[in-house]
Amino acid sequence: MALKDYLDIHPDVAQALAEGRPVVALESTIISHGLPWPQNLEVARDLEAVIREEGAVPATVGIVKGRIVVGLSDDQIVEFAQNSNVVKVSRRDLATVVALKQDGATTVASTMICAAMAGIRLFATGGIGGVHRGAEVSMDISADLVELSRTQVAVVCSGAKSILDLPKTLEFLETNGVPVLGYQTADFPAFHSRESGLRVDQKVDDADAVALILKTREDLQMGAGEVIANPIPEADEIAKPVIDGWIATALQEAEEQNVRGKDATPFLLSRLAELSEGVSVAANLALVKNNARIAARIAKAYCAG
Ligand code: PSU
Ligand code: MN
Repeated sequence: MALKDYLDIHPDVAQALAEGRPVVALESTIISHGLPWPQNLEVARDLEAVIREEGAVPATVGIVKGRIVVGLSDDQIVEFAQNSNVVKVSRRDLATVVALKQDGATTVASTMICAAMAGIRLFATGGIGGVHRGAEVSMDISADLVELSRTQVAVVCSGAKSILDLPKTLEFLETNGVPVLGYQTADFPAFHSRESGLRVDQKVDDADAVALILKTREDLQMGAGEVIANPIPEADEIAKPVIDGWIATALQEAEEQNVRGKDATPFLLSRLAELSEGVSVAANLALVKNNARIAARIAKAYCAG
């Protein structure tokens, strides 16, 4: 079968792509494994609304009974939000889940793959996976980072959560040729906080500048993705000592309970939500919406350029 035979692109998304109009991809693991019910459904819907408000078309990606769906329907989004048993699908799982006609929630890595298949250049999410703390022993490095080095999709995010080793995450991206562009910031954002104390490769001032860099990377056949790091809005930031306390507890519990592999990130995220009594979730909602807005603006500038 040809690649297109595996893909179900929503008619609105297909039409926008055919007409050269802006489209922004969204992931489904954030819905099924990244946020608790019912905030996950609220976020999934809000993200689509924000993207539409900015004049772009949203395309939430997921695997439904083995079909790669680019642009889930609202009913399908509700399914992903309610069913936390859906398989978390990264690159290594994608073909297996498709072949066995299963349902799957796509991570940053697999959403990038599906977006590229459909011809979508921009993708918005909360935080990317990264190099885990203690990776020098566990070797736990998210497939998201490897995907960024091989698939040409720009990911607008608020950096990565400090459950991860942020200096090592940036080193990995540098080694693998993935630019980290700070959207109106010179400091790499640490998800809940605007700053990590680490520098991005380049501060960019507006959507036009990002779009120009994306086009130039295509012309120069760089063949990789980009991280567009957009800090959480000031009003929604969580003070660093506060979030660091919850993170330390969550990490210690993961260690004690020997949580490994693909379960590590969902475990840490859900413990963080519980320990903070929803404070981390509220910050997450604010930053991801802001990322959707900026991604839509970049997509518009990209299509106009
Ligand atoms: N970080 C977050 N929220 C998330 C994720 C990461 O702040 O929802 C999800 C994304 O789908 C990301 C995945 O691609 O976790 C990374 O998982 P892993 O570390 O197993 O690669
Ligand atoms: Mn991992």
